[in-house]
Amino acid sequence: MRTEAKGLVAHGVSTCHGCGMELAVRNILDVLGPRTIIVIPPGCAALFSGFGSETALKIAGIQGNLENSAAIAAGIRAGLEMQGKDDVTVLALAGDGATVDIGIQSLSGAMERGDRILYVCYDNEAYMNTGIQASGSTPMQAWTTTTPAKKHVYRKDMLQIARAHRIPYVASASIGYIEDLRKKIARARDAGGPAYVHLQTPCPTGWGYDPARTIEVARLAVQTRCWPLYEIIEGRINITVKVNKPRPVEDYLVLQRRFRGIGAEEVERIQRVVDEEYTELLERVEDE
Ligand SMILES: Cc1ncc(C[n+]2csc(CCOP(=O)(O)OP(=O)(O)O)c2C)c(N)n1
Ligand code: SF4
Ligand SMILES: [Mg+2]
Repeated sequence: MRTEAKGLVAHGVSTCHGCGMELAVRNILDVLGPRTIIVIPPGCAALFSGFGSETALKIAGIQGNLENSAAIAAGIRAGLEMQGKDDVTVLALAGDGATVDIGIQSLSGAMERGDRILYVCYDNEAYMNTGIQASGSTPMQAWTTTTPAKKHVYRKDMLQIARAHRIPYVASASIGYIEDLRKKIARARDAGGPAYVHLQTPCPTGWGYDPARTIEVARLAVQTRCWPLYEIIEGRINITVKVNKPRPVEDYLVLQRRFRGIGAEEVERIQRVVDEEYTELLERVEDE
């Protein structure tokens, strides 16, 4: 029997079982509602744009290129302004490769110009759709097909890059904390200028864990402080999920095949980096 899906996303999207990104898209569109135009570049989220004449989305949208999601969104906003329509949200929904590497130039331009777009980077921490290649957001010590001996450099801190543009709203988010995510999407929509949300969406296929454990993995990323949840409103940082008693990073790493085989020294190094980054975050909050 065919049933009509509730909300703005149809049934039957061909993402993998347990895909964190799918849960994210359903929630983001549920918050934003039908007066939304979506821009999706190539990547796993393009499974929502659809194939040929079919789409899984019940809103207007366009699939662009990997490098220009923010530029397309900015152009749509300019067109809406010319028509005097200010009740439409323009959402760019792009992966980490499309954001922190290939699309960073057009995103930076839109943030500099102050274009009123909501840009969500769903971060599954690699170029998943083309076969798990490392991106600038792949964490240290993770296996990917282009880092078969693990990644040995720092990931880019995209939140700080966005913050440096002095846009009205920047936030990290996680599908393990849906209410927190939904509030941030609403605030980002209403920010009155460029808003950037960097959302971790665990990927069972690329990370190598049981698809039933997606939420657990997402929550562990936060509870180990590997993925701190905060927002930056007009330059001021607010930690939205405080983790006073963090779990050791090993609890998060051990669930994922991409970290298999790393030794005690590497785990210690990851712990040290996570501790340093969290201390820096707290210092920035105190400095304000
Ligand atoms: C300029 C350019 N380089 C490479 C590709 C091929 N390509 C299509 S999707 C994709 C992966 C994108 O990765 P990401 O943005 O992280 O999204 P994910 O697949 O992980 O959802 C790549 C490399 C492309 N379309 N354009
Ligand atoms: S590869 Fe990962 S991000 Fe892509 S659809 Fe599958 S689970 Fe989702
Ligand atoms: Mg990706």
